[in-house]
Parts: sequence; structure tokens; C-alpha cells
Amino acid sequence: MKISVIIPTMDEPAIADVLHDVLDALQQHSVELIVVDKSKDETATRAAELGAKVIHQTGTGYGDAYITGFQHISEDTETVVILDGDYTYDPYDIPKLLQAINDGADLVIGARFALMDKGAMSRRNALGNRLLTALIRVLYHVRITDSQSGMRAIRRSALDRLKLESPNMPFASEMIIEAQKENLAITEVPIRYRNRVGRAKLYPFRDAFSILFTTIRLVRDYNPIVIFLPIGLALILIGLAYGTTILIEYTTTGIVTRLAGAVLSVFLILTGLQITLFGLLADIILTNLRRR
Ligand SMILES: Nc1nc2c(ncn2[C@@H]2O[C@H](COP(=O)(O)OP(=O)(O)OP(=O)(O)O)[C@@H](O)[C@H]2O)c(=O)[nH]1
Ligand SMILES: [Mg+2]
Repeated sequence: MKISVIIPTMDEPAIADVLHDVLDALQQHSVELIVVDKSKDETATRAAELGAKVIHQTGTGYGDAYITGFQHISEDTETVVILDGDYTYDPYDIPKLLQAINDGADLVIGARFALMDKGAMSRRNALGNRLLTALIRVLYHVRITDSQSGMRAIRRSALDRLKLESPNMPFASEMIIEAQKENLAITEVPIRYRNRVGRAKLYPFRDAFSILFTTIRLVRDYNPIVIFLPIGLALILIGLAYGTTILIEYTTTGIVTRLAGAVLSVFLILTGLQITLFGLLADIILTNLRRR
């Protein structure tokens, strides 16, 4: 089986070790190493010395690096493996991912939580990951535990069907959501996760927000009802509940003391109705567009 292994790098001092282990772990296969580099240090030279095809990234971002790398995959590649160049993922786990592909999966995600070295993932990142994963699980019904894992294997034919556009960290979520939209078989296998060698390129706050907003945007674009219906219905319910108290007061006393409250409840009900109808309408339009 021909495998392309793609690694994005931005000043990664452990790149030689990572590449060495990838080659050693995949001795049985025909392997193409693609390193998409945006380094100021000697990462690119070291990668080239180990036989990697080094692509100098002109754009920026983690997602952009992969999108660039995917354009350089050889014609005859059947499976694509992706991982970080920072030594956190153990290349000797790659055969496990390939086994899952052999067993019928289209996209295999390495799940890190069961076999994580102490300190490899900060509590904050772990919590953010859990929240995003829960969001994707609930909204897209994908059974995964580690949506932000960077070690994955995907069938070439499956990869070609995904519309991947996120230039930064949301790329990881986008890949899963796109795969689910295409009805691909997604599975997880437990993998090890180690402490990083070299400086982190992730900006926890900026990236957490950007990943969250992208996930919400993807949901909105794909499944507007999931976003608009709950908001619309919630407003209607709040408006109705509050309006009812005013109505009860009116029927018992014959006067309306809370005029502003009455206006507000009507406003909430009408706004909620508008949002609900907009969600339904967007859903009808999208369903029809997809049918074409
Ligand atoms: N080419 C390229 N590589 C990048 C870019 N941003 C990050 N990377 C690489 O992508 C991989 C993942 O980035 P990391 O900084 O490890 O992000 P992370 O794994 O979420 O964060 P850590 O927990 O600190 O490891 C690493 O190999 C980085 O060198 C980029 O803009 N361009
Ligand atoms: Mg990393």
C-alpha cells in the first residue's frame, strides 16, 4: 500500500526523530514523506536529508499547511497519514491507524486521552478539546472522543471528497465535519500522546475561540435548524411565559400595570417566530440545493 505521510512544521527541533520513526514504523510500505515547512531554523534541511519532499509554505496556518501538502500527494497514493512534527505523536502508532483503514474505515482519528503522558496536554487544552468534541458529537452525531487530535489516517478517495478551507486550527474540526457530511466511516483508535519538544505554535485563547466560532459557522451553514430553531423557540417561550403573567394580572384585576413588559413579551414572541421561520426556510433552501 502506498502511503503519503504529511507533516506541517514551524521550527520543530525533533523533526529528524519523527521522520526517522515514521520510516522505521512503515518499513513494510511504500512511503512518501511530505513536510510542509514554514521554519526559520534548519527544520527543512533536516527533513530533506531524511528523504522528505519539502514544500515551503507560502501561506500561513496549520490548516493551510495541510491544504498545501494535499496538493503534492503522488498520483498512486492510496492512504494519507497526517501528524505533527513536534514529537507528541508516536509514529509507531501509525500501523494501528492503517489497520483500521484496512478494516473498512475511511477516516481514522488517533484518540489521545487513554494513553496520555503526564503534562502532555494542559488542563485548559483538554477542557477546550472536550467541549468542542461534545459539540461535534451532539450536532453531527459523530462518535469520537478527541476531535482535535492531529494524528489521522484517511483514504485518498475519501480525502478527495472533502471541502477543506480552514487555514488555521479549526481545520481539525472541519475535516471531521466534512467527513460526516460525506457519510464516510469515521473511527478512532487509542494512541499515545507525549510531551512536545520545542515551543508551542498554538495560541490557546485565540485558537480556542476561532475553533469554536468555526464549528458554529459550519453547523449554521450545514444544519441551520440546529442553531436557529432552539434560539427562536427559546425566545418564543420566554415571551409567552412573561406575557402570560401579564395576561393573568389583566384578567384578574382588569388593568395592565406593566406596559413595557407587555411590549417586550410581544417583541420576544415575534422575534422568536422570525428566527424560527428563518431557520426552517434556510433548511428548505439548503435541502433543495443539496438534492441537485
Ligand atoms: N507549516 C506550518 N506548520 C505549522 C503552522 N502552525 C503550526 N504548525 C505545525 O503544526 C503542528 C501542530 O502545531 P502545534 O504547535 O504542535 O499545535 P498543538 O499540537 O495544537 O499544540 P501543542 O500542544 O503545543 O503541541 C506542529 O508540527 C507545528 O510545527 C503553520 O502555520 N505552518
Ligand atoms: Mg503539537
